[in-house]
Amino acid sequence: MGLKNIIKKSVVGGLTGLLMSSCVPKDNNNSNTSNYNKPNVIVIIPDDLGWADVGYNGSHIETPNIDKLAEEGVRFNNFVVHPWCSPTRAEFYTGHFPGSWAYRTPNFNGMEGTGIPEGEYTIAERFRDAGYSTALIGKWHMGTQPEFHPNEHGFDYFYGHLGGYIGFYIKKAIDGNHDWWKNKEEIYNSRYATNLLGEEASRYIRERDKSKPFFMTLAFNAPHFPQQAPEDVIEKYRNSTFCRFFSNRCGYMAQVDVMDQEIGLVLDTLDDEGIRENTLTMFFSDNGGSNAFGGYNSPFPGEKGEILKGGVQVAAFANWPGVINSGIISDQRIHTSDLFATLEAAVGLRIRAPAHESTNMWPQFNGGARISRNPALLENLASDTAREFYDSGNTSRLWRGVLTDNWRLTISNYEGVCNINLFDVNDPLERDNMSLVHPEVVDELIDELQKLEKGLKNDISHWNKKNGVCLEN
Ligand SMILES: [Ca+2]
Repeated sequence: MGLKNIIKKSVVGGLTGLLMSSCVPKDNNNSNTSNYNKPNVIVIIPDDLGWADVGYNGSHIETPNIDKLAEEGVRFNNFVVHPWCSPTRAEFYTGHFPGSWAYRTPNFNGMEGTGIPEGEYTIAERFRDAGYSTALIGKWHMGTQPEFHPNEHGFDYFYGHLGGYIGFYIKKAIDGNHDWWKNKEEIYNSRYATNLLGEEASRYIRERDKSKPFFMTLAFNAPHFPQQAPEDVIEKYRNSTFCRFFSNRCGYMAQVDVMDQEIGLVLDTLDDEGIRENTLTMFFSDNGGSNAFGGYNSPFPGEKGEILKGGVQVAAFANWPGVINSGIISDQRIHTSDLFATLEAAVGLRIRAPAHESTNMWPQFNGGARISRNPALLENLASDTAREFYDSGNTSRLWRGVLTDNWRLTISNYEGVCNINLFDVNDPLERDNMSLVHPEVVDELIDELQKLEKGLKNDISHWNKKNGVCLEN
């Protein structure tokens, strides 16, 4: 495949090892009897949070708890996700790249009959098998049918919603179906969802089985649309520039503010329980912010649904007092799939994450030397339903691309026009398209792209009929 064929339709090293090996317990053959001192793990996943929507990245939104947690730990400047919710979450839960199995598209509104397949070993099952209590508090988005339920995929406890989004008070999805659960029991509560999730996480920690450590995913549905938030919090931001000119931004800012308050509640609970220093906290957004709904990814181009930096490089950090040093900023490229192996290593478990797809990045959490990464497939294969819903321009484009240690190649098709961008990763704002300067790199990366796509499920042949895929396959 060559460039000429592209346009089809139109145009911490040593310290880490020493520190961490002394702090983490051994695997103990996964028995439940010796786990009292194993570290707890909390993974906080906001939904559609923009790069620039946290205080430590320059936001005007007040996020003191997030900022403190980030600044007293390691901040990741090259944490790579998928531009949509479900594929990123699938990477986290299974340690597989997007495309290894079903999730190359969003599980839009839970109507597509997809979810984590039976037999797929999840990170929740891994921690449960190692003697942990496991809890998902918040959004699942890995399938709504019974066989896809979080209780069937490693979570002892589930509180939250199964689909992609809900009204924050009414707890209904856009199709009108109520979606709020405690395990498999439908429950009704009209209070603000973010408050409920923070309070539930706090309650879970206080009332935990103290004979076990816990692994908790706290997946806020904030600041995903609809941009609903308590009026008094919205009022705080009423006079901010963005809020005055763009009403969705007012609610969005308040959504993030409340989420930060609830994260503060969880941290206070860890302190009250005396387990803060025995708890690793990881934080990452599942995709970039959506401009139409108030998200802000400045200074990077791109947004949710796009594979430019703003869509797939997200605010992310980890904190573990006494184990992860304060004030580290890491440029290491980390994929969401890496968290499986990394969190296993962090707490001293034998690594069972998928080899080659999930790389142990634990040394990099304390400033370990940067390591070379395999190329990452980037894509937005949004389903027709999702594209129609998001039909607001860039987000509804089809995107394919590759990210390597040196380059980002993006190929997009919107209304029959193919665009090819090649950015040097040392061009942080992605201003200089080098595709015509380095056509040989474009050719090389297209070969790499097609190699990565080969054999993946959810083939893309149907695109040819509707939108074209810009490449001759
Ligand atoms: Ca999302």
